[in-house]
Order: sequence, then structure tokens, then C-alpha cells
Amino acid sequence: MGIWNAEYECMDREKLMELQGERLRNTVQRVYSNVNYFRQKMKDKGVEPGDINTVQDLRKLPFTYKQDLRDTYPYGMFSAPMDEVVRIHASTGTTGKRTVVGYTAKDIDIWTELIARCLTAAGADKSDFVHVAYGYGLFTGGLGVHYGAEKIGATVIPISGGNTKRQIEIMQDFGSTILTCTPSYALYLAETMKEMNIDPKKDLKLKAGVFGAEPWTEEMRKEIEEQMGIMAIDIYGLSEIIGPGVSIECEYQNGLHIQEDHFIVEIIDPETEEPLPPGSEGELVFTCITKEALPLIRYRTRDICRLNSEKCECGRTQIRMGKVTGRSDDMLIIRGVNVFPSQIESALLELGLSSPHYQLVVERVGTLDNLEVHVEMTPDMFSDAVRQVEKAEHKIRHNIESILGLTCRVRLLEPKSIQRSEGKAKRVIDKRVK
Ligand code: DLL
Repeated sequence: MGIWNAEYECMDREKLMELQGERLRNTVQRVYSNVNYFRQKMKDKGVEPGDINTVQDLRKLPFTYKQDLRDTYPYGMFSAPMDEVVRIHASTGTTGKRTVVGYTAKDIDIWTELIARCLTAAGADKSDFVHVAYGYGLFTGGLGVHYGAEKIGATVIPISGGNTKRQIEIMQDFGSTILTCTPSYALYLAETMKEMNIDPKKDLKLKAGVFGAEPWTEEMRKEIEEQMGIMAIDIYGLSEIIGPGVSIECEYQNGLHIQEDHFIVEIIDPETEEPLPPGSEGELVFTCITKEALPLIRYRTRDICRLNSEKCECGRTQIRMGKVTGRSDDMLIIRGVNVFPSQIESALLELGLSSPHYQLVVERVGTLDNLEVHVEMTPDMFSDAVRQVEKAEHKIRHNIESILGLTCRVRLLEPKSIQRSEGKAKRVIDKRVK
């Protein structure tokens, strides 16, 4: 597979550190001069732009939290005057006030370049038809991927999310070769293809998918690859940093290369806030070093994963992040045990006894928390005898309990009874939260 920009993606690491240091110095100066809120935070910590010379000095700087963006809503963290801002995106704000992010023309160019790198890593080039089923709008997925796909000269199909049957007809008629959407929507598409008697391996030209915007496990990857006959590549990003394209897997599918010439990554212990060495699991923290409108410093993502600094066979020298196992915000504490939806996803899919559609329902009964895992039966199972279904339920429960060390109930539901998502899947219903 090709590399879009070998000069930066394969840069000698020593040179990269120098470049990062220089870009960091400029960014800190910019933010200190233009963002009152952050200048105050630096003053409170007793640090000045002159104290920041190399990447190692990053630790002296204060963190930025989602709450900071909320406190300065909507534009208080912007580092460029509004007449230089050419685009706004925003998070959906399901867990509080929405956060607003902005881009100058140069920021859009950078983002476009990053997506061009990502799509190239996934094997796309100008001969491809890139089907963009991420939502267009305030969400960064649709428009973000769109411009990068145009940049590599591919033919973009800007269909956005929703209207699943139409998506599939268009894939067939227009000859989509690269599918881009959330992994949960990819599964929904695969399921709908089956219902429409369309075999993606024979009737469609799809060869790869670029899936992200939510956590998904290796087991889920296998499921999608098998059902669609494609290579499923993981893409990561978040609006606060730029949107999709912060990191991407290469053809070796063994970690996501971080675009380190634009973002400095750290992994920290979320409790002590101390940086951890590569290999340890912790929270990802990013510092933007080339952006103009919103170059956040040491942004706490809440995403949990590990970094891998070993050389990759693809030739890229960028550090890799492992699959995100979950957001610390999504972590459920059930009777004192930490539970991530991704653990349940692995436990379910490795058995292969059910469909991949699931949801966790947590309730408080008296003083005790109860976890119930809702899983859909496969259509074949649905016609099985009750005893067979009970047996499957038992096996699934046993597997989940041994992974979590926590008792739970498993309910096998009729096919299609869990709501399908066209964007990010809703994996948890926590009835304890008022
Ligand atoms: O989800 C940007 C994006 C769009 C990424 C399309 C990839 C593809 P937000 O809506 O701000 O931005 O949500 C960011 O989604 O902090 C993670 O928790 C989660 N996330 C994004 N990509 C992945 C991934 C977009 N590949 C939040 N694996 C992030 C796991 C992901 N989680």
C-alpha cells in the first residue's frame, strides 16, 4: 500500500522531535498571546512561553479539559480572530453543553492532508469511489473525510448517514469501493444487505472500510471483514483535536499511526496525571502543534489505550496507539468492578453464538447494581428449541462472568430488537443515572 507523505510519515525520529519542539514553541507562544483563559492557566502554574523549548518541556504545561471548552463556550479558547475562522464543528453535547471547535483555512488544509494520508494507508487512491456514510453537519466525520478523499483524487460519494437501503443501492449502482462509517453502522449495512439478498462479496465492489468514531474490538473487526469481504481499517480522532485523522492503521492492522508532525501524544495515569512509559495502559493526551484556530495544549481525551513505539513493517516511523478500549467516561462501575462495553463485546463475539448486536442495561435494585446484557439471537437460533437458546444464554453468561469477575444476566432477544445506529452506537443504558 502507498504512503501519502513519506517525508513526514517516515521521518527520522530525531528530526521529528526537533520539528515537534519547534512547532510546540510557536504554538505555546500563540496560545499564550491570544487566549486569555489559557494564559491565566499558565500563570497559575508559574510557566511562561520562554520555559518551553523542547518536547520534554511539555510536562510543565497545564492540561486542557473538556470542561475548559464548556467554561469558555462557544469561542473562548480560539486562538485566531473570528474573521480568520472559516468553519465550525461541534460535538452533539449529549453529556453536557456542546463543545464548539473552529478551523482557519490553513487548519482545513492540514486536516485534508491528514485524511489523504489515512485513506492512502487504507489502500485508497484516485481510482477509488469513497462512500462517505459518516454524518455531514456539525459532526466532523462526513466533511472531514470528504475533503481528504477529494485530495487524493478519489470520486467521493457524499451520502451521509441514514436511509440504509438507499445506501446499499447506491453502493451497487455507483460502484463504491471504500466504505467510511462507524463500525456499528457497517454491521447494520451488512445485515440489511443480507435482507436485500445482496452479497457484498459478489454484488458490490467494496474492498476496504475506514471505520471509527466509536470503540470497536478485534472480534468486531473480524465479523465485519467476514460479512463484507473487505479489509477493515481503524481511524481515530476527536473534534477537539481536529476530527477524524489523528491516527490511522496501516495494512498491518496492528495499531494506529499517530500523525506526530501535527500532534504530540502522551499517555498518562488518569488519577495521578503522571506520564506513563510506552506500553502502559493509560489516558491519551494530545497537544496540537500546527493548528491556528484551536490548538489545544495537553488535551485530556479520556480515551484509554496503550502506545507502541516499536518499528512498523509499513515503513512509517510514527508511534502507534492500540485500539481504544473505552472512554473513562463510558466505564461503568458495577458493584465496585470496572466494566467497559468493549470487554462484553469481546466476550460475546469470541463465542460466535449470538449476533453482534448488544446493549448493557444497568439498574439498581435495592442497594445492589444489576447488569443485564441484552444480545440478539441470530435468525437461525430464533427457530431453535427453547433449550438450545437457554444453553447459549448460559454459555454467554458464563463467558462474560469469567472475564468480568461479576455476576450478570444475559437476555437473548429476537433479531432486530435492539435499535440500530446510523452513527455512534448506544451500548449502555444506565438506569441508575438520573
Ligand atoms: O468521532 C471523529 C471521528 C469521525 C473519528 C469519524 C473517526 C471517524 P467526536 O465526535 O468528537 O469525534 O468523538 C471523539 O470518539 O474521544 C473517542 O472516544 C471516540 N473515537 C473516535 N474514533 C475512535 C476509534 C469523532 N477509532 C471520540 N476507536 C473519541 C475508538 C473512537 N474510539
